[in-house]
Amino acid sequence: MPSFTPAGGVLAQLDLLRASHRGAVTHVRLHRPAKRNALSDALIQQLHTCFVNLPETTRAVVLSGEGEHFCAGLDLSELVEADTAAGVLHSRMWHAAFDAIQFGRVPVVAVLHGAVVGGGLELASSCHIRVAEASTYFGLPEGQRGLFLGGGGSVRITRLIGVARVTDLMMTGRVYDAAEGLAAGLSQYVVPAGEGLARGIELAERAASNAPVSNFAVMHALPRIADQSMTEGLLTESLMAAVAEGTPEAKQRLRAFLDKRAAKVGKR
Ligand code: 1HE
Repeated sequence: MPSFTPAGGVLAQLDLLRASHRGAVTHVRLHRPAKRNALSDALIQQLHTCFVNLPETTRAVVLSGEGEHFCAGLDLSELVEADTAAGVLHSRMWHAAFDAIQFGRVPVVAVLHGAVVGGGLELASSCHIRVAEASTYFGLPEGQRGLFLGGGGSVRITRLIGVARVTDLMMTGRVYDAAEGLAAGLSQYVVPAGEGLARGIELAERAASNAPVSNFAVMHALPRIADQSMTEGLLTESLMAAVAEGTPEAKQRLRAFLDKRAAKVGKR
């Protein structure tokens, strides 16, 4: 299997991330293991820069963390002196970065292990698919730290697992293990230790092989439709369906199936 090649250009300048490519898949790693990949302002800004500067050849991303943990959340050492106005701007900076992930150009698969806590879970929830290794645990220690969600988690995590579960995690300090996270809906896959990356890359390659307009519809239309009333949602769906069906790529893919040149649906 060919190996990943280190990224060049803007991505190579980002010292808190490690980016590499293989074919259509770009692998981005949080590279701050000594601090458990805690999200400093610089790391948030580098994530933003990375996701708005993905090379045109990238059709899917795998995001993982170096060291023993995916991510320990907000870098608590940077928040000590913050005032109220700065707090709003700080949160908005996170929103901009995580929006660039969720509403970017390509699907993002998060590969999780160890701690996925606080802002680390907010980051994971801005990705499109989550693969959790068996060592993964999920928590929202904001309650214990005197904080609140600020990286979009009150919107994104509640959409994944509901207000009641987020309330429980935040109020009681409850921690979900990998199996509980899967059952709650925080991840879509649980795999044995050390197998997350291979699974994440496989899933990213599958997503990368879709027509870009279909991935666009899933990434950009689906969550908006979920936010709309039924009447508006059904109309948005019809418009998006018509856009997708009208593309030359859809016509080619339908023709390939009818000519028996395309894969049938089957369990993989
Ligand atoms: C950190 C952070 C951090 C580790 N900010 N420095 N997040 C939290 O409340 C989680 C806080 N962290 C932990 O509970 C633990 O560090 C872990 C369970 C994640 C990992 O434990 P462990 O034993 O592997 O590592 P450690 O010895 O605790 O940490 C290693 C170093 O990383 C140590 O620094 P050192 O200089 O003493 O070596 C830690 O201080 C440092 N470190 N986590 C800063 N989070 C937009 S709002 C979002 C709000 C939140 O995210 S609140 C939740 C914050």
